[in-house]
Amino acid sequence: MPNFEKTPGWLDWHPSPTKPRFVPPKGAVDAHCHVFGPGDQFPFAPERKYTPCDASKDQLWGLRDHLGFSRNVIVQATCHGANNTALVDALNASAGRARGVATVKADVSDDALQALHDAGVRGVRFNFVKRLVDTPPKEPLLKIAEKIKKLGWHIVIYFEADDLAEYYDFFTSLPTDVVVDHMGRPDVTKSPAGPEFAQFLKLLRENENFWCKVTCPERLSNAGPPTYDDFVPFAKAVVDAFPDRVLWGTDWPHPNLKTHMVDDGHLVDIIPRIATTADLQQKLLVDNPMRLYWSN
Ligand code: 0GY
Repeated sequence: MPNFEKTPGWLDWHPSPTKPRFVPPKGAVDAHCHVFGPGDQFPFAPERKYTPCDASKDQLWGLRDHLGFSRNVIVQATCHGANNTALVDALNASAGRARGVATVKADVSDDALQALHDAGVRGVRFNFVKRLVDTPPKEPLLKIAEKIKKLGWHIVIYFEADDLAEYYDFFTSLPTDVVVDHMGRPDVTKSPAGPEFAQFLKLLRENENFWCKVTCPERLSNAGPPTYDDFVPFAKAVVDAFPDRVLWGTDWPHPNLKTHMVDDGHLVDIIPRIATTADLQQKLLVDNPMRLYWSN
């Protein structure tokens, strides 16, 4: 029997986030969030590096409504490995208001991919964060990329800033749209105009198939809540430069937070400092995610 005891130090998601003052545009999409279990119904993967608290689809819908959003993109988290049943269950229950990003293995069949597509999956996630997964070999990932390309899906990549140089050529060889989680996790104690973030901006500038999630202040910021001031200039720089290729999400239920649990209302309230006009907010929260997730 797997052990479902939560990893020590792991904080549960915020039970009563504030109601944000910022009202998202009609049809807004939370384009990065997860469901965890419930573990007794959807067991966590044996190879997982952490065991989360439960975070169910109904709890996610509750947060969506509370924050004033209309839709979710649910991203398969590493604690569920390549078993997408909790994700598919949530998508099937969403009445078309959720799409998904799955994790699959290289030997996945076309039928299995089609079934995921029918449930609402539109992408796969390749994770390179060493504390979350064993480093994946590239060959199987390229096989997956070729298979999912046929369905018009994209690839979501998650990596640490220090690893970008190593993976740059691999990432830019991927044959689909590519969405980068959490701006490639910049060190926000440095300048957004400095040489480290310049390499990430170059990736977006020179590769028009690359998109970016301006997410995760709670993981990146040293300034911290409620305003996450050191995170904001990085996200704003990306939105200003690439307004048609950015996405926003809560990252609920915020896996692996150990110092503070974020209040999701605070996250929504920094959106107008990241996307500073109604036009930019419409693109970030509605037009871009609808194009990527609801157009096929
Ligand atoms: C995130 C971030 C994290 C975890 C995962 O799949 C995951 O387990 O993505 C993290 O610990 O940084 O985007 O949810």
